[in-house]
Amino acid sequence: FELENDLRKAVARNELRVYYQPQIQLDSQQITGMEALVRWQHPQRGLISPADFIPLAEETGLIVSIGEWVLRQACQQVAMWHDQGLPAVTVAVNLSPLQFRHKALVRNVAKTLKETGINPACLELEVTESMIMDSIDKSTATMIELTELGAGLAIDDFGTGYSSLSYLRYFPLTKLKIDKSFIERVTSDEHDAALATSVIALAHSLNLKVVAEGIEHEDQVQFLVKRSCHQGQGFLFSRPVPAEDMEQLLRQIQ
Ligand code: G
Ligand code: G
Ligand code: MN
Ligand code: NA
Repeated sequence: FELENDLRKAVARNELRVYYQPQIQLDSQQITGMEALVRWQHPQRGLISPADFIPLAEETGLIVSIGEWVLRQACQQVAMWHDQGLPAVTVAVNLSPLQFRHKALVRNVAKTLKETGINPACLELEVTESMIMDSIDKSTATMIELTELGAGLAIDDFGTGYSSLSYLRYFPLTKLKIDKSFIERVTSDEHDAALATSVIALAHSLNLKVVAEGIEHEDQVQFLVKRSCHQGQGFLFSRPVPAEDMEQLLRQIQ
């Protein structure tokens, strides 16, 4: 209860932080985008990982306002970098199941895009397989509305959920993110190698971009480049970092 009460006040007390993890073009090693990942700077407990408070936020409904705040923060940041003449990169924002089903989601994304003035193509929204397979007609309608705003739509943690492949081509997706659990042993486990190879091929055949998550070693990069997986994200390139550090990385690619 204590954590829940603290979380209720966290947004107003300005205790949440958005970190950014770069996404890299694997052959050129250039930054093409980034994922926004929230953290909680708790006054007594220190920096709390989203894994430790997002589930509580989801249970209590607080995720809706937290999610709105993260989206706004990420879009404002991109607008600021754009104004400073830094390279135009995309920012990916995670949507939670409750946020995705919330009736005000599309209105809020539209409002945030309009008020921050960013190019909608610079925003990518991440959903999971279970979120979109939950109630297919409704989620398809939501996804269409989101992409009509001009935002990209990525499936996060792809391969861990249960999604019907036959539906995939009817969803207005722009990207698949291969889950890090497959990438971890991609060079040592033949099943994970086969799965990653299949997801890359699936993405290509559906004309989707594909990003490998959780890259920690150079041999994983070699494996992925050989199979034409063009983008990657992981500790090998950078951990999620505060906006100031992300800005330094962006300055290096000018
Ligand atoms: O940043 P880290 O790798 O510790 O994130 C842990 C989990 O928290 C991941 O599953 C990530 O998707 C989730 N997460 C991080 N930031 C957000 C956010 O802004 N909204 C939602 N819904 N989930 C997030
Ligand atoms: O669930 P989602 O993919 O949104 O969350 C991304 C999570 O993956 C974050 O918690 C982030 O810190 C973590 N992450 C990013 N890169 C790596 C990596 O190279 N290795 C590991 N183990 N985790 C990573
Ligand atoms: Mn994600
Ligand atoms: Na993921």
